[in-house]
Order: sequence, then structure tokens, then C-alpha cells
Amino acid sequence: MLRNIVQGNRSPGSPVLYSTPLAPRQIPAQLQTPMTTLAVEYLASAHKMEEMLPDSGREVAFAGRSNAGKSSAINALANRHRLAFVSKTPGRTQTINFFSVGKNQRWVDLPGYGFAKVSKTEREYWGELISTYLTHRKSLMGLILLSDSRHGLKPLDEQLIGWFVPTGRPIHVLLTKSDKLSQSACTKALRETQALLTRRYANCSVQLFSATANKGVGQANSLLANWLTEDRTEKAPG
Ligand SMILES: Nc1nc2c(ncn2[C@@H]2O[C@H](COP(=O)(O)OP(=O)(O)O)[C@@H](O)[C@H]2O)c(=O)[nH]1
Ligand SMILES: [Mg+2]
Repeated sequence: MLRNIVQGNRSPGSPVLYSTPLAPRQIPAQLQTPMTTLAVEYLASAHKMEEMLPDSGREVAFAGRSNAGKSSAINALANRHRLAFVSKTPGRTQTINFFSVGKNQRWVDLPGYGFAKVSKTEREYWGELISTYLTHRKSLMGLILLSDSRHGLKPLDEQLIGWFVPTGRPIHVLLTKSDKLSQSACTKALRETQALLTRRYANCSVQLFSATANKGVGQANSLLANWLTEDRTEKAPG
């Protein structure tokens, strides 16, 4: 639903701070635009395959259980507060939302899953849509899977991983809300998820993440930028 997305227009120009302009090197660092701010803009939402944007260029998809912290993570990665809608109650953002992050480069916010109050028919429809998207989308360079660091990977998370692994493209797991865990619990969660992924799937990586504490944001952003730019011609599926 479009109203679940706040359009990502930047705020208008900064207020006049000085009566006489200063040379750039004289502007205090705290007043300059942070280097990490990406030009992320909302593009479109799709309810079905026919509404998807053309399958060209490159994109990275974000998936996770409802309430895993996906919208918060997207906002943190974009260094914006209200790009993706953040919910207090597990909700039903049942659209695939496209964001531009550069020329022919997109982030794709997939609908959250595992929300109990969704009917079986609805669940099946979205399972079909997402599995079709994950397995057929040529421009999809990799999948970011968000999972609450306190709960570990759930069967539906593994189902998604199972759909995507055969494409030969990478999956990176963000263990979200890590600010809610102690340092030792974080280490344990990271080690256990890493071990599970290594045991069962190829081409998966994992890191700790917290949108609230801005933890792991730089690491995830570097990986996203690599996926959207690196030369992968040898890995393209036949
Ligand atoms: N403590 C903490 N809470 C978070 C974090 N990320 C998200 N949340 C909270 O978790 C709930 C669900 O977040 P949201 O981003 O809407 O999850 P989504 O359903 O996966 O998009 C909200 O109440 C958020 O404020 C985080 O890094 N730390
Ligand atoms: Mg959300």
C-alpha cells in the first residue's frame, strides 16, 4: 500500500547559517552532509509480477519475518528516518517496494512474512510471488535476510534461503536488534547462525546489526555497494 511508504524526497536546502558565505573548508564538520547519506528514492510498489519494474540493471532484495526490523534497517542503511514505514505492531506491508539507490541500481523491500493473522490463501499467493521473484529475477544480485538476533533463523527464513541458494547468488543475514542482547549473547547468536548457514547452505554470510544503535550499518552498506557494482559475469545463471 502506497500509504505505508513515505516518499523519500530530501528535505529542502539547509537554512542560511552565515550572513557571508564560507569557503567549504571553513564549514564545521558537524554542519556538513555525512558521507554515508545515500541518494535513496522511492520508485514504485508492485502487488504482482506484472507490476514489477523492468528486470534490468541491478538490485538487492531485503526480506524478513514481519517485525524483524526490516523497515528500520532500510532507513538506517539509507541514513534516513522515514524512507520505509516502521511499525509498532506486526503489520502487513504486502507490496514489493522499489527504491532507487543509483543509476540502474535498486533496493527492493519484499513483504514481511510469518504474520499469524494472514489467511492461508494470502500466504500462498505471497509465497508464490516471492519465490517466483527470487528465482527468476535476473537483475537480483543478492538477498539481505533480516532476522531478529534474539530468535535465530526460523523455518520460513530457511524456506526463503532454500529458494534463493540455487541461483548461485549470495545471501547476507543481518541479525537485527543486537542492541537488545549482551555482548556475549551477540557473539553466541553470530556464531550459531554462522555455523547453521555453513552446515546447510552455500554462499551465505552473516553479521550483527542494530538500526537503533547504528551498529553494523557501515559493514552492510559496503556489502550492498559491492553487490550492486562488482563484476559477476562469470556467475550469471545460464
Ligand atoms: N531495540 C531495537 N528495536 C528495533 C530495531 N529495529 C527495529 N526495532 C523495532 O522493532 C519493531 C519492528 O520494526 P520494523 O522496522 O517496523 O520491522 P519490520 O516489520 O521488519 O519492517 C519496531 O517497534 C521497531 O522500533 C533495533 O535495531 N533495535
Ligand atoms: Mg516493515
